[in-house]
Amino acid sequence: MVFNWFKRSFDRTDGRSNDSSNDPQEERSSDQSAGSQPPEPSQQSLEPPVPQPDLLAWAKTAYSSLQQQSGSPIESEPPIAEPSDAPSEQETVPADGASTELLPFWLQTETDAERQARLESLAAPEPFDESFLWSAQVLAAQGRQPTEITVDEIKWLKRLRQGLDKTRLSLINQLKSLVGQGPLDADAVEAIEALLLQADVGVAATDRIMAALQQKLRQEILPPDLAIAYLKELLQHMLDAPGDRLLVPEKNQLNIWLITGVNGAGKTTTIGKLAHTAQQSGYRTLIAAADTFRAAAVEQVKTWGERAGVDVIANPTANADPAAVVFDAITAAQARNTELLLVDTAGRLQNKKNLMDELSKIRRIIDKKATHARIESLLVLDATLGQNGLKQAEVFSKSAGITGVVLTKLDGTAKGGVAIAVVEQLGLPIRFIGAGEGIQDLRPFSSYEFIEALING
Ligand SMILES: Nc1nc2c(ncn2[C@@H]2O[C@H](COP(=O)(O)OP(=O)(O)O)[C@@H](O)[C@H]2O)c(=O)[nH]1
Ligand SMILES: [Mg+2]
Repeated sequence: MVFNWFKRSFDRTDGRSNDSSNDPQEERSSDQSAGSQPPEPSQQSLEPPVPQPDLLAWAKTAYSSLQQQSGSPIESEPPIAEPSDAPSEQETVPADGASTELLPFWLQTETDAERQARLESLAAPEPFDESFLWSAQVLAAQGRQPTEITVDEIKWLKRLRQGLDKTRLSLINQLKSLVGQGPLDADAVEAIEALLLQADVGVAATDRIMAALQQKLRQEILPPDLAIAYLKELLQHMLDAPGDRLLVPEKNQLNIWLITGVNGAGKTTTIGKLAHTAQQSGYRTLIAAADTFRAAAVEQVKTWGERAGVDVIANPTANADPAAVVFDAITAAQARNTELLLVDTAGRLQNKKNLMDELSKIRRIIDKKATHARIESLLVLDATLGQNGLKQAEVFSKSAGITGVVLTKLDGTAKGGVAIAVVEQLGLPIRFIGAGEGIQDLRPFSSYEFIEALING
């Protein structure tokens, strides 16, 4: 049995793996009158179902189980930056046989000493600290068994939480002092609004949150922790509004995911991570290098393909027609029974119109040539850009038939609230989040995990 990282559960072996009845998020999606109505507050819905002493026992069991596994530290890779320029020569790059040692010096971003230090730090055991306990709580609350979890799940949650540290600490400390004293007065309203705007939640979502919060606190006197629990529930509800079913490629058929977004948003890196996730989850996967605007971009995606163990279909001629690359890739995918074809695209051309025309052309080719494929068009957004990133994204979301968002760089200076702005302003579900430059630093989006990382304490 293969662990399907897209579903976050094991695939059944009969091939009908897209049965999502086991999805932990499935149940919540049934209540999907979505978004417009704020939820009723409930005391437990965002609290872990295990009482504290049990949580500690859970965490201890998980910790000793991880220590037993620790013989094989998790390998993570250095980032692959888009090189400044390089000729592109080959048509199809076979994934196997290639290694980073063979890379030209301009792709080797890490010295031997740096690599050694990094590997040593990876081999060190995770400390049993507050952040481990928090990760354990998040996993336990999702019904996971302590003996099943892996060190990379803990590392991932810790990284996500750490990325949102600044926002979380500022939000939680100030919120505690602002709510819990009955209805909000004008000063408190203004202060909470400011907090949300600083966290990149955006004006539209902030207005909606404030209206719901004020109404609730007028109706009921809630102590600070319950008022904050209500706010968390409200935010989670907003994040789930466009549909919180996980995006899982269907087995035994062609799925095509078109990856779009402005330059530098993290498209190529996301392709590498998705290819790795798909490979690990047992999908026959292929990449189309349809960002032909610069030869260096083709080289970069080829390197990611090598890392993930996934073949890359590219065109050797400079400035090749991206739609032709996609055509070739679909032909190859059909011949090989590929299940997931990931299409890298350019984020910048001579002008916006050219870019949109090119994306439309790629889309037409896909629709025409792969009539039975399941097609997703994912917009990659750099979370550190906040509202500016959203403005840039609006043009894509209008013209490229986008079906979902991948939010990247949540490990950096991102304030996190932008996730709520994305959903409110673009009306699109967040499908994956990236928090790091390594191949494993991507996960299907979970509104529960995200809100716990954003507001907790
Ligand atoms: N810290 C961090 N950096 C990222 C993440 N995703 C991408 N990057 C970096 O962002 C830069 C641009 O990424 P790239 O994939 O080339 O963007 P593209 O132009 O949209 O294809 C690279 O230096 C990546 O390593 C992330 O989740 N976290
Ligand atoms: Mg790129």
